[in-house]
Amino acid sequence: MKIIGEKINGTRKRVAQAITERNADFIKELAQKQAEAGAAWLDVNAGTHPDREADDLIWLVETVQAVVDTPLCLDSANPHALAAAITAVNKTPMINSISAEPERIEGILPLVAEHGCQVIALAMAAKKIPETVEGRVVVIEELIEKTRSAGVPDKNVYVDPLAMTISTNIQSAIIVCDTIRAIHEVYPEFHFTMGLSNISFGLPARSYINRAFLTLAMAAGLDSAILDPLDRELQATILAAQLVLGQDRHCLKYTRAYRAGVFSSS
Ligand code: THG
Repeated sequence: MKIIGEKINGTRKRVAQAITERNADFIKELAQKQAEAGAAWLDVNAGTHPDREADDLIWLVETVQAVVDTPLCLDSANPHALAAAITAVNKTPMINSISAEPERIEGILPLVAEHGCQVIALAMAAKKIPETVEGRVVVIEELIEKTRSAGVPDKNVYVDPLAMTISTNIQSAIIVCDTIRAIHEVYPEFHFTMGLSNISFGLPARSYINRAFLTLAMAAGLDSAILDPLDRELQATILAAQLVLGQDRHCLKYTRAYRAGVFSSS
């Protein structure tokens, strides 16, 4: 299970403020802490100012790279901002994301293929997310056809079935898990990821929902997620879920984490 650290996101108030003020120390600390906590990638999202997004994203990339060498996950729907940020990275980044809109496919996929990036493919077309598993599978298959014809290897594609809040659709988590299973069965080389915390939006005591959902999604085949790596309870859940799913040979990761004190506060 690979973690994409979520904390450097301009839709968070304090991050937005740090970006506006060019407060590099605040961003550097978020980068260092997430890297130390074992994030495989750091998501960087400059927020939603179309006029400044490219500049802000480049500043974030440079600021993060000044302190860590963890690869980045460039998070933007804007092909121009992504194209600009790709020129600033030291390591091949993950691109977050494409969806089945022509401007995102045409603007972003050639960059992904040219630079050998990993790419997140959202189960979304024409800004709509299909309600049913069948609908999401159709969109994902359409995207798979595009990534393949652009020459992106299957193993570089991370399918995001899109976790929507359970508070407006009680089937939301089941739809995600069933979509993962359906794609995984037919396309075994593809990876999966998602923004974990969306699932519990609008509900109280969100961390329990997030943890239960993460476990079920991992059982369905989820092998990466965008989440808060500083959340120790969530880290413990991942370790325990990997263990019971038979993904932790000789129980090494679990026992090592125990000795390192990961479970000590619980
Ligand atoms: N799929 C893909 N990319 C995504 C999402 C997705 N990128 C954005 C988002 N969804 C995932 N990233 C975040 C980042 C921050 C939060 C949620 C999702 C967040 N933070 C809270 C806050 O800022 O208050 C709480 C956590 C905290 O305090 O750190 O809610 O679905 N492909």
